[in-house]
Amino acid sequence: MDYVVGDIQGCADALERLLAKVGFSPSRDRLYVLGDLVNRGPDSLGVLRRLRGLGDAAACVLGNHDWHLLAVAAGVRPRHRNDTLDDILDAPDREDWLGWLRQQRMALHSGGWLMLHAGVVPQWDLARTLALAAGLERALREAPPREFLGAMFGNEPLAWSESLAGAERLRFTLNVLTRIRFVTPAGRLEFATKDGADAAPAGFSPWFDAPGRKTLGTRVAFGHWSTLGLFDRPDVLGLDTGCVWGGQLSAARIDGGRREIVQVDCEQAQRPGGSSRASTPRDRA
Ligand SMILES: [Mn+2]
Repeated sequence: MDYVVGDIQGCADALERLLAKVGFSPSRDRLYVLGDLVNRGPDSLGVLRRLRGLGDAAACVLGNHDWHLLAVAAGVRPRHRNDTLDDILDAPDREDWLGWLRQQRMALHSGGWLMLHAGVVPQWDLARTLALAAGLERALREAPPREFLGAMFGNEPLAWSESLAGAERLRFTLNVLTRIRFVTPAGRLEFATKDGADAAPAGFSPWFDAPGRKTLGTRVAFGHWSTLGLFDRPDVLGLDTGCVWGGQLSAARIDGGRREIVQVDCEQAQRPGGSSRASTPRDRA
């Protein structure tokens, strides 16, 4: 059985309960993870340990929080006061964990699904999306981390162009795959609005509703957009249901053309704009 799971964000206990709820078997099943494995939740290292322990039974794409961890570790981004990354950053074997993260993917295509953390611009078709993701994966594995990661943060360039090259092309790709919510038909990004789909600024639409979107023929599973909630439409499946904010951790069984949603409730580990709370997550399901 194949499952795809939304943003875990260090909620190792919720991940454990979700795997138990579906009776996950690494020898039989496969888990696709939509990024933001770490940060804001109580046990970032525990999530990495569990997912890595699944071996080939788990396939992960990276989200903005995972890239933030890599950038903080490389010394090119400051720690944020709400970060819960110290268990990884202070681990004696941290380079081993960071090395594993750098081997993960930016987009996956399996069983008729395109899986990524945030979304795509309308100009990219499936092949283009996978090729751009592969270029980013290669750079993350092979480029000197400090120089490469130092060049990957910032909102520019704001719009897609075929002529983008080098670091600008990689940075735009990273911003789309890990941060996009709203976009114009011309492929211009907007980073200020984090509310739900009806909050689109003038001239923008949610990326999945962008006119002329060339990935329309492929089902897309994504995370990142917790204010959207569970977004279950035939062509798109949004699975960030705000686990770390006291919502649910959500997964979908997607093998054999089926779609079955599975959720576990989560103890609130973060308040919007607040600091983390020391608590022991309990199963309220
Ligand atoms: Mn995210």
